[in-house]
Amino acid sequence: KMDVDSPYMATSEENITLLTSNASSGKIGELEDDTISYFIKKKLRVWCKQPRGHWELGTIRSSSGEEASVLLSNGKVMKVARSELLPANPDILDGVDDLIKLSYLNEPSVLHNLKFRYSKEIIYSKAGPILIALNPFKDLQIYGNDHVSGYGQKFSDSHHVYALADAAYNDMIKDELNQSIIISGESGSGKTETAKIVIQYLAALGGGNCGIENEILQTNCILEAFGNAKTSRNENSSRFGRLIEIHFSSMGKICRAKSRVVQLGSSERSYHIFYQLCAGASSGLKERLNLRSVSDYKYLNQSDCMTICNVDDAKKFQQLTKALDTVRICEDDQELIFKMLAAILWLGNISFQVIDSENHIEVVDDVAVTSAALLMGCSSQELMAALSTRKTQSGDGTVVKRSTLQQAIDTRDATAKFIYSSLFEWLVEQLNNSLEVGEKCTGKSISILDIYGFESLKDYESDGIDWTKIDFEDNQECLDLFEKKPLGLLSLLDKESILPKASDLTLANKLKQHLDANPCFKGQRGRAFSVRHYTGEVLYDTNGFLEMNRDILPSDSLQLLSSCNCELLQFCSKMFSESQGQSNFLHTVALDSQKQGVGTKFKGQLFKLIHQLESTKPHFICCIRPNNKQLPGIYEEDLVLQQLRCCGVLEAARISRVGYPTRMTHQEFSRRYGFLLSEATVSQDPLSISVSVLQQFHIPFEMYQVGYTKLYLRAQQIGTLEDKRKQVLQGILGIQKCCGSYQA
Ligand code: AD9
Ligand code: MG
Repeated sequence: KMDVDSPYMATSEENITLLTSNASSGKIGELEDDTISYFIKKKLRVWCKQPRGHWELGTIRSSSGEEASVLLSNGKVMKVARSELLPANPDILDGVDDLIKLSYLNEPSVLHNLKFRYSKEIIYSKAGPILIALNPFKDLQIYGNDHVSGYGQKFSDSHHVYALADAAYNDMIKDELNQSIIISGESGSGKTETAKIVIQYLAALGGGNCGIENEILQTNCILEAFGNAKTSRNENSSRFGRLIEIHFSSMGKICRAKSRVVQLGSSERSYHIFYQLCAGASSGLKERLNLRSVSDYKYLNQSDCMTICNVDDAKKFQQLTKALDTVRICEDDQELIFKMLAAILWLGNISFQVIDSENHIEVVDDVAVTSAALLMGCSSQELMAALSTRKTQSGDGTVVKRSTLQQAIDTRDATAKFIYSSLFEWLVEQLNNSLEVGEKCTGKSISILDIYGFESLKDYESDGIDWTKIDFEDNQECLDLFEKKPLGLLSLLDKESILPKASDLTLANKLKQHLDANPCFKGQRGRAFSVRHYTGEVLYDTNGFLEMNRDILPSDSLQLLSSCNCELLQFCSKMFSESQGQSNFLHTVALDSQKQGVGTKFKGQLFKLIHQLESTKPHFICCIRPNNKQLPGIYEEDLVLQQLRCCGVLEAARISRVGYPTRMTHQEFSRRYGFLLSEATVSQDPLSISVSVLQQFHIPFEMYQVGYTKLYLRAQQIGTLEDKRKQVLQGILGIQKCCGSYQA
C-alpha cells in the first residue's frame, strides 16, 4: 500500500494506475472498459444508471458475463448491465475543491461532488480554470469586510470569488495587462450578485480617499432600478447586458469606472423604477407629475403582479434618490428623469376611438393625453396628431393619412419605448461622467461582464449524451449559419424585414431555401426551424421575428420628440440622428433608412464587447442555479447538469486535467520514488528529490511541470515510474527471498 496522506490523491497503488489510464484515455473507449472490468473484479464503488436515467451509488457484489449485481446505498440489490456502470471515486475524494482532482471525471461524480459541497453551504468550486458558483438563495456570512483580505494577503479559501477578483487585480499589477472577469449562467443563477461582490471587493482594494468606491457601488443600485425587472425566474432580472470597466492608477487605486450597456429587453413586470416612483414619490413630486398609483397605469396594471414579496418599493425609492445624490445627479436632472417616467406611464393610458369601417381612429382627448403632453413639453394637439396620423411621401408631396387602430397603438408603444431606452442611455452617460476622479489612469483596467442569461429551459433539453464524450470542436459552421453574408440567418432576416409583403412564414421559407445546406440547420414544419448549437439542438418558431427585428418608430413621432420643449427628449432625438448607421445603441429605427434590424445591431454590440475583451486576460465564473424554486438547500441534479454542460465547464475540467492529469505534492512523490535514486542526493528537501528522480529516469521536461508544492505530470508518465518501482521492488523482494532461504 502506498503511503500518501493527501485527501486529493489516489490512496492506493490501484488508484494511481487508474488515475493515469482514465485520464490518458481522454475519451471513453477501451481503457474505460478496462476500468470497469477492474472495478468489477475488485468490487469497488460504482455509479449505476437507474431506469429513470439518474445515477445511484453502489458497490459491486458479484458479476456474471455482461451483468453485475450491485448493492445500492439504499440497501437494495439490483442487477445492472456493464454498460450502465461508471466508476465512482473513493470516498476520500468526496467534496474536493477542484473537479480536476477527481480520479474519475464522469457526470455522476461531478454532480455528486458539487452536491456534497452545496449541502455544506460551500458554494464555490473550481473546474480547472473556471470558478463555479452555485446560487445559495440565502445570505451566507462569507462576504463583507472580514472576508475582504487585502492585496497580497493569502486566502484561507482559495475558491472564493474574492480570491478570483484578487488574482485579477494582482495579475493586472504584476503583468501590466488589462483583465476581465466573465460571468456566465442562466437567468437567476447569480451573475449580477456575483458581479456586485466582485465590484465590492475591487472597490475595497482600490479605494482611496476620494470615495469613488462608494459611488461605484451606488451605480449598481441605480442601474438595477432602471434596468431590472421581476420575471418568473428572477425577481431582480437584468434586462440589459453590462460591461463594467474599472480603471486603476499606477498606484493600483481606482480612478474611473465606466459601464457599457447592451440592449434593454422586455419582461413580465415592468422595470422596478416605475413601481418605486409611484410608491415613494413625495406628495409635492406626485402633484408636479400628476402621478397616480400603480394600479391606475395600463403599462403597470396589465400584469397581475404589482408588488414583490418582501420588497418595499417606497423605501427603494428613497435609496435610489440618495444614490442619485451620491453620484452627483443634480435635483433638476432627477426631476427630469421622473418627469419622463411619468410621461411614459401617461402615454400608456392614451386610448383611441375607432371612427369608421376601415378601423381609422382618433385619440380620446382625456387626462392621459394632457398629462403626457405637459410632461413631454408639447401641446396635446401635437401629441394627438403624431399618434393618429402618419405622413407619407408621394409624387406631389406629403400626404397625411389617418392611422388605423393597430398603427396608433404601435406608434404609442414605440414612442414610450424609445423615450425609456433613451432615458436609460442618458443615465448611463451621466453616471460614466460622474465616476471619474482627478487621479491619472494608467490605462490598466478590470472589466466585469454581466450579461442577461438564457430564460428558456427548453433550450437545454438533455439528450442523454455523457459530456465526457463531447469533443472540443470548432463552432465555425454554426457561426457561419448566423453571420455569413449575404446568405446568413441575420442577413436574410434583415432583407425580409424591409419587404412590404413579408410574413413570418415567408421568412421561414427563405431560411429553409438558403440555409438547408448548412449541417447546423434543419427546416421544420410551418414557421419552425432548428439549429444545432454548441450545447445542443434548439427549435425556433419565426412567429414575431419580423416585428421584433423591425422595431419601427415612425418619423412623425421622432419629429414630435425633437420639437418638444424638454432637454432630455431633445437629447434623445439628437442621439437617434447620430446613431443612424451606427450600431452602438439599439434605438427603435425605421428600417428603410437604415436596413439594419435589431438582430444585426445586437450582433454589432456583442462584437464590440468581444473586441474589448480580446485584449484582456480573462477569468471565468460560471453561475449555476441549483433549483427552479429560488429556495435554499435544494439541489436538482438534472438542472445542474444542463447548466454545467452549457457553460462548457465539464470540458474545461477535462481538458485541463488531460494536460497534466497527475498531481502529487513533492512530499508524496519523493516518499514514493525517492528510494529509486542511485545516489543519495545531497539535499533532503522533497522538491530536489522529485527533480532528481525525474532526471534519473529521463522523463522529458515537456512531460512535467514543477510547482512549488506540487509536481504535475502528463498522462502515462507515472506509469513509467511505477514500472521502474515495481522492477526495483521485485528485485528487492527477490534478494530478500534468497536471503530468507539462505538463512533458513
Ligand atoms: V438574470 O440573467 O439577470 O435574470 P442573474 O443576474 O444571473 O439573473 P441574480 O444575480 O439576479 O441572477 O441572482 C438572483 C437571486 O439569487 C438574487 O436576487 C439573490 O436573491 C440570489 N443570489 C444570487 N447569488 C447569491 C449569493 N452569492 N448570495 C446570496 C444570491 N444570494
Ligand atoms: Mg442579472
